[in-house]
Amino acid sequence: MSLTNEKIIKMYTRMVTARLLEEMLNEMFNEGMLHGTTHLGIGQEASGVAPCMTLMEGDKITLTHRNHVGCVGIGMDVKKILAEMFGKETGVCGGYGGSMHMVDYEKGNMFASGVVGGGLGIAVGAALKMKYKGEANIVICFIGDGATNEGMFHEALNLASIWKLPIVFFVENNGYAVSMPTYRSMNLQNIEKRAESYGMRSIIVDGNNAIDIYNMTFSAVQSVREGFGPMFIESKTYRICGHSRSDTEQLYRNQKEMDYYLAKCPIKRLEEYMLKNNIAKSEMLKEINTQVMDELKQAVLYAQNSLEPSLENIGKYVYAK
Ligand SMILES: Cc1ncc(C[n+]2csc(CCOP(=O)(O)OP(=O)(O)O)c2C)c(N)n1
Ligand SMILES: [Mg+2]
Repeated sequence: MSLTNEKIIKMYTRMVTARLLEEMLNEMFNEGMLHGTTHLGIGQEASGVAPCMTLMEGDKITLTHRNHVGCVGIGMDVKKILAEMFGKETGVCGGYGGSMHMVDYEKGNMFASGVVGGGLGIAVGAALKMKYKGEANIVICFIGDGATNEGMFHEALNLASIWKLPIVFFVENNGYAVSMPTYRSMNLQNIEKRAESYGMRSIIVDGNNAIDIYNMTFSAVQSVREGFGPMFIESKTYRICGHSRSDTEQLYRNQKEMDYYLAKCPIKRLEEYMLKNNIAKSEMLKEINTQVMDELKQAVLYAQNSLEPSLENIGKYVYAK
């Protein structure tokens, strides 16, 4: 489906939801209301949301440790996301998964994990099943730049390519793997080159431009769905926050670099596009922001008022039924 105004507004709403949700999470960690660690995708909202908007019923995604934006992008309920963050039984994984393991099969999000590159084999397996059963669906496998240095990445791309599987590998190249800049971990200007060596079609997209990402991913998804084999998308973006809770001071990068990317904020850029093309007026954008904030505040209350998982169920998810 082409990018209608209605869809652009929906995409914008989800991007704002992801941003406000994560800013709220950050504050709640700072205030000691949430514990453990988390990986925020602030600055990556276009890369995380726009590809999900191209999908249809039955399509699947796999996510990473930095998954909140994708969860919102695929339409997961923020109440259940927040309850999961609080470790409550109403959470999307019953409170057992937490920040790095948000999955929701009903919405099509079949995997998220702290194991870097862990989704690659699972995504290829899901795509193989779709092809084997003659289904019309496809998988988008989200990974980071760092995951493309994992052995599994190469096995996954090779199998997907020789079997012509219905899968899009969507690399969110945010310039770093923890504190390691991408240019120091691989002798390549563009990660996209790696797809070429497996005979896979690939494209590069401005990862902070939601409209471009939607249009280019939509075409890729379409051709993959039609049976032309997998595609690889390198989305060049940037994470504004630290890698996790352990590097908030960010000693490995300078303010000049951060300012450059802050000026390329994907949400601001989409707002400018919507205003310029008469898709929305500024009052409407303000209204969306207010509504999202209200919804998030309700979701926090819901999470806080939910029960902890019961002790009797402690072994419930250890073994598959
Ligand atoms: C298999 C494995 N190796 C190493 C780690 C430690 N680790 C956690 S996140 C991360 C960096 C991942 O970078 P990237 O794939 O670019 O994703 P980003 O954090 O930038 O979103 C590393 C090395 C891990 N969790 N799993
Ligand atoms: Mg990275």
